[in-house]
Amino acid sequence: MSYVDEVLARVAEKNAEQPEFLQAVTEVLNSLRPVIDQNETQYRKEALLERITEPERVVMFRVPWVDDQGQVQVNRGFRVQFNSAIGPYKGGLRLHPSVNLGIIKFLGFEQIFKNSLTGLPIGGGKGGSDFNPKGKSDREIMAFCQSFMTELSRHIGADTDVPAGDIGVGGREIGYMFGQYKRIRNQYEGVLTGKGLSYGGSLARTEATGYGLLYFTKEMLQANNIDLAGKTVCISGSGNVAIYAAQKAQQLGAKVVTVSDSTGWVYDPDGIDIALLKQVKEIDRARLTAYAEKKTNAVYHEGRGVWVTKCDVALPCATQNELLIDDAKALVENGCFAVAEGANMPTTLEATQYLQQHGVLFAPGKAANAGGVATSALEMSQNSERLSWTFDEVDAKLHDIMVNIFRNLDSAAKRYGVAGDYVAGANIAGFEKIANAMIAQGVC
Ligand code: NDP
Ligand code: 2IT
Repeated sequence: MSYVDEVLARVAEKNAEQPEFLQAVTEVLNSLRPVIDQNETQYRKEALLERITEPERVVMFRVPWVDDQGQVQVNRGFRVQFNSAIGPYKGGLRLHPSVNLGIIKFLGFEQIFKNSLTGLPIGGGKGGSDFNPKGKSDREIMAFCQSFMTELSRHIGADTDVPAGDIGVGGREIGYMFGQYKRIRNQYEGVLTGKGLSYGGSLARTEATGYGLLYFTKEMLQANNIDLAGKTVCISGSGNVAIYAAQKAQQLGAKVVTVSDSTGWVYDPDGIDIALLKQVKEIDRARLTAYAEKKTNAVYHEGRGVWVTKCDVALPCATQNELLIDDAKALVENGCFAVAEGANMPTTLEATQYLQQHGVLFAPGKAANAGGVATSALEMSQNSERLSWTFDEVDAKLHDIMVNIFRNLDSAAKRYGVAGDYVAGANIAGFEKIANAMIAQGVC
C-alpha cells in the first residue's frame, strides 16, 4: 500500500466520527501524491503525514455564562493548535451551534496550508464554540465572550497563538474578547486580529477576505484570458466574506445577482445593492427578507438554491459543504466557467471533481480566501512595530499577496504535471514549505 493510502486509512480509523476532518485530509493527501511519491522513503521514516494530520494540541473547555433571565447556560469551547512549524498558531474562532471537534479540526488543518500559501510566518489553528449568537442581546454576547476568553487566555498570546473572527465572530465579539484578555493577563498585545481601529486593528482587515477573493479570481481569469468585467456573479452567504466579495466584484465591473443566508436567498437582477445589504446584515442583523422588502425588483426565495441561477462565476461564501453535486451540475449546465471558494470547503469532493472534469476553473478556499488571514498577519506586524499603515498600503500588500498565491499554485501544478488543477497546486505549494520546516526542526 502506498504511504498516502496507509495514512488515509489510519486517519479514517482514528477519526471515524469526524466527517469534515476526514474530507479535508482526503482532499489534501490525495492531491499531494505526486510530491509524496517522490519522497516516500524519507517522509515515511519521518512519519511526516502522521504528524501533519495530528494536532499539536487540542484544548476543549466548559464555557458557563448567565443569560438575560438569570439562567446559567453552558457551552463547549475549543481551540485546536494544529501546526506551528512556520509560525505561531493563527486562525479564526467560529460561534455556531453546529461547531464540534471535527469541524474545528478540519478548519485548523486547512489553515496550515492556507497560512503557508500567504508566504507569511503563521502556523495553523482554529477554535470556537457551539454557542448560537442568533437572537442574543449584546449583554449575553459579552457574557459569553468574557467567559470563553477567561479559559482561552491561558493558551494564547501574541507569539503563541493569535485567534481572529470566523462565522459568528466579528468586530463586536473580538472587542469583548480583547478586553477580557487584557484584564486577565494585564498585557496589551496583539493577541487577536480583526480588532477595532481604535485599539490596534488594521485598516482593510474587515474587507480583506472578500477583496482578496476577487483579486485572486481576477488573476485566475486573466491567466485563462478571461476578463472579469461584465460577467455575472452568484454569491452565497451575506456575512463578512460575502459582503466585501460582492462589493469588490462590482467595483471590478462584474454584476452580482445573488446573496443568501441561513434561511433563504435573494435574486436581484439589478445587481446587489451593497449599502442596503450592509444595513440589513451588519447593522440591523436581520434576515434577507428585509432586503427584498426594500428592493422591489429583488426576489426572495426560502431555503437553499442560489446555484440554480445562471451565472459566469460562482463564489460560495457561506459555509462548508454548501455546493453539492446537483448544484455543480446546474452551474455547468448554465455555462458557469469559474468557481472560487470564499468559504472554507464549501464544495463537496464530488462536486469539486465534477466541476474540474467539466472544465470549470476551480479555486480552493485555502488559496482564494487566504486574504483574510494574510491581512491578519499584516495586523500582527503593525502591532509589533506599534505603527498603523494606511488603507491603500494594506490593500496594495493584500493585492500582491493574492496575485503571488495564484502564481505559486499555478506553477506548482505545472511542475508536478497537473497544470490547471488549482486544488493540487494549492496543496502542493502550501505543503512544501511546511514539510521543509518540520523536517528541519527534528522530531517534534
Ligand atoms: P459570517 O458569520 O459573517 O457570515 C456567514 C454567512 O453564511 C451568513 O450569511 C450566514 O447566514 C451564512 N451561514 C452560516 N452558516 C450557514 C449554514 N450552516 N447554512 C447556510 N448559511 C449559513 O461569517 P464569514 O463571512 O466570516 O464566514 C463565511 C465563510 O468564510 C466561512 O466558511 C468562514 O470559515 C470563511 N472564511 C472567513 C474568513 C474571515 O476573515 N471572516 C476568512 C476566510 C474564510 P446568517 O446571516 O443567517 O447567519
Ligand atoms: O478561515 C480563516 O482564514 C479565517 N477565519 C481568518 C483567520 C485569521 O486569523 O484572520
